[in-house]
Amino acid sequence: MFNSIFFKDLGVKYPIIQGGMAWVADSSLASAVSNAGGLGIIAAANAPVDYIRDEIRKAKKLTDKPFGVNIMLLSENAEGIAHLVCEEGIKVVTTGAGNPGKYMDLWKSHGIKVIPVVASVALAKRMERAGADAVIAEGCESGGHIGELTTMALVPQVVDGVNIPVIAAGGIGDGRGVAAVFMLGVHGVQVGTRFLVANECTIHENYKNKILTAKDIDSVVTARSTGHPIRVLKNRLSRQFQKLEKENASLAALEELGRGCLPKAVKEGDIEMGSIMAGQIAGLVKKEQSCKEIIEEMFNEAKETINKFI
Ligand code: TUI
Repeated sequence: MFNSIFFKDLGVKYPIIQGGMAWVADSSLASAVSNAGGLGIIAAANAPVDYIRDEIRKAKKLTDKPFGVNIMLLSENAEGIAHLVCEEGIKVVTTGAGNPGKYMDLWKSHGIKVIPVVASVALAKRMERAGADAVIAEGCESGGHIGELTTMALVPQVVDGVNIPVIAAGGIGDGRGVAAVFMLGVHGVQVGTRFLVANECTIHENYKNKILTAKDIDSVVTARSTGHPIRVLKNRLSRQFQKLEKENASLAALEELGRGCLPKAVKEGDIEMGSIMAGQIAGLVKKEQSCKEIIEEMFNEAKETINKFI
């Protein structure tokens, strides 16, 4: 039922990409997703080039399946990572938080499939013209840095706006979500939040527990005033951030409060003063499973959901 030529050509069994979650998506998670038949992604985020080279080499030892690298374009190391993926023979690059246009020719000349994350039809069209192989249309239900539109509104408009495959992201946490976005015309899904609690995800158990106990209304968007809105689970940090924003605090003060907060949550398990990036679908995520169980359960459930109507 979910046979996408795009994913088949990549050598990927299930049309699912694991989100390039900053500080989370390491060689352990990426290789587990790829071994389970999805497309695992190592997130470069703000990490140094040497660190990501090591992660890529670790992943190559852990899987013989294809995996990709996500390049966060706001990072000062983005340029270095853009060249690293060419040197390491990476087959797929996803990008986030910006326009990767200036790297497109470089990546294409190395045979890399480029899948930018977009939050608008305009950027999707620009990416298609620049040679992107597909786009990930990411709605604001997602965790982390987000755009303005919801998945339900963004995805069909991007599908209508481009002639390359579209992959949906944002708010997809189970097979019903997968089935729903296939009805909107996509070739695949990108999933982040559900993989946060995968057995192979190496984040601190306090972070996992925060996801497992989250309710539907537990996320909030902070940092809108900085131009880079971020969806996180509510905690003392998010409340302090909102208070500063209400008081029209300076960008410097907001950056100071936010500095180092993601590793504080991911690595140290500080769930009060750490940044717990997660999507609105966290309330649906109730159990820890292996990546294989997550992927197989999602696609079996998606098939059953669709079969109910035909
Ligand atoms: O990139 C993400 N999610 C992220 S990145 C991240 S790390 C970070 N840290 C501090 C500040 C900002 C990020 C945490 N989560 N998702 C992909 C995504 N890209 N969502 C939205 C966009 C996006 C938004 C605007 C892409 C392009 C864009 O405009 C580019 C342009 O030039 O029009």
